[in-house]
Amino acid sequence: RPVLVPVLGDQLTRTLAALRGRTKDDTVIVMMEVWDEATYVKHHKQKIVLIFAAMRHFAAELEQAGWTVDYTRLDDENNSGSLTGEVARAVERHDPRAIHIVEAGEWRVQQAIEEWPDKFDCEVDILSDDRFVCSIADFRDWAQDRDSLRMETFYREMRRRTGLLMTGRDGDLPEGGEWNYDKQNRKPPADDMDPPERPKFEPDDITREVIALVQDRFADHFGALDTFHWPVTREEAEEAADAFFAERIEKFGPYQDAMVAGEDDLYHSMLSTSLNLGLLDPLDLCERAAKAYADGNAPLNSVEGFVRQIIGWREYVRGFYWFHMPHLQKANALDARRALPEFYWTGDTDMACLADCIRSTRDNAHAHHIQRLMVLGNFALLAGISPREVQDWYLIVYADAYEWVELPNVAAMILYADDGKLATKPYAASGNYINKMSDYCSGCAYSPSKKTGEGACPFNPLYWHFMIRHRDRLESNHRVGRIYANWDRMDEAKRQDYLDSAEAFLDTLVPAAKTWARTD
Ligand code: FAD
Ligand code: DLZ
Ligand code: SF4
Repeated sequence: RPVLVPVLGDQLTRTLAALRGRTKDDTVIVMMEVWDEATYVKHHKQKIVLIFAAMRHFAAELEQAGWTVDYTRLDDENNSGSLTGEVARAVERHDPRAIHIVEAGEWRVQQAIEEWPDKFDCEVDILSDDRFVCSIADFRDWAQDRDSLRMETFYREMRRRTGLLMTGRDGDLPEGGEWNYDKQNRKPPADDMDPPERPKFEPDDITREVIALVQDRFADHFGALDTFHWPVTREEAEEAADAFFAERIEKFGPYQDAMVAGEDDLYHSMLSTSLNLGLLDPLDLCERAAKAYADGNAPLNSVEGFVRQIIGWREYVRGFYWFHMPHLQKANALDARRALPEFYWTGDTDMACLADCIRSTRDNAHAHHIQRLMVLGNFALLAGISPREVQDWYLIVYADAYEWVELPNVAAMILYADDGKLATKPYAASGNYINKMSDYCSGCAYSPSKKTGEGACPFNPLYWHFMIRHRDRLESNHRVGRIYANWDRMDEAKRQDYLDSAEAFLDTLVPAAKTWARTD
């Protein structure tokens, strides 16, 4: 009797814990395209293509290497539509002596897997996902006795643990003397910026077949499909990584927070889709970045910034997710209840920054971190949009979105719905910030320097409206409390003007015609 190894859509790693050490003649790998996963939210069309195409390529690669792969396609006649249903059918077909599966990335899927030992008449072994540097249990140990869970503290531990960018006789000092070089980053866009084109991957026959399937079965889902260009194999993902290390890492740090209308890549790695599928190894990428620094091919501020995003933020949000689930999903500390505006789906708004970020989201199933945070997220925070609707929007629209990484970023980082467990203060900003960091405002119907009334950048009055709505909570926060003195110094008419302008703007927001959010 064989061992059954179900490999989920984001576990496309040859060295996956459940595959390591297994022999080909007594293992059946099970892969399943299922309706439940493809529709539990109405994912962007490119996200479904990416996952199915990568799954099919991975299965073909395993078969070529001599593994037995039992693969269910979405359209197979007897497809039960769920992961558990498909494993049950595979159990009937193969009568395994055991099932070995790596824990799921998402809480919802993990809950289902944890029922398998009761459902199936064989041993079920659920293995830790060691593609992450920090296990869920390790994060819990780190987090449980702390008052605050700051990323920076966690990140230093990860630097020590991995030895990345560490120096000194005992290897316990940060390279260059500082842990963090963000002071040298955060540059606004420069006129002479000329980011190179990143490699775009033409769909092959396998991917084209999936594109046709998605066009046929998911036609009503959000997003463009004819611009699909994501890497779908490990080889393609490696090529994308090579191009990043050869051409873009040098300027990655300084321009990490810059935004330019119509420039959808800038100096970002664009590797999150491959990392999250398992096509690339996070530690390997960090080691390559450290080598670029050691070889003199990239400055420390860029390399440290990149390493921090991966062994810092990426690992931290994953630990944070498991530490705070399932409560995080329902958190709404600021009691935000407004419906998501229609323009998040259409891009039809006079606010040039939002329109460009939504266009990139629609065309590429991608937007940069700063666009997700300071434009789309900042607006949702200031306008008081319901966390549940914002969460589902982010989970739907980005090709790299899985709940373990999306939810902490949305609920905790942008919406402060967790009451400050992740961020020390809400990431609230007026139009001034976007004007400084982008070229959006020069092409906008609104003016960032106009504070209230006709033609004023809506972020300006919305900022004060938000700060005043939450004064009771935020005034005692040492990082933002001081701004209330500015408000108190304004004359009464000006203050009223801000609040009236914000109210007038909020009244113009048209709720999305159709709610795409989950209703549970
Ligand atoms: P780069 O700028 O090149 O960064 C390198 C890598 O660092 C990324 O590939 C990613 O793996 C990692 N990283 C950077 N920031 C974060 C972060 N905050 N959290 C986790 N990993 C990070 N990233 C996702 O992978 N999936 C999501 O669903 C997702 N949702 C987000 C929602 C919001 C509201 C915000 C503010 C951020 C979100 N991010 C998410 C993080 C970040 O925006 C993307 O990882 C990044 O834009 C991907 O593009 P890139 O590969 O070019 O990243
Ligand atoms: C997101 C997704 C989609 C669209 N489809 C599948 C699928 O058909 N089969 C599968 O195994 N996984 C899919 N996924 C990923 C899962 O929904 C889930 O996000 C991950 O397995 C993490 O738990
Ligand atoms: Fe965005 Fe305001 Fe600038 Fe327009 S003026 S692009 S709305 S920040």
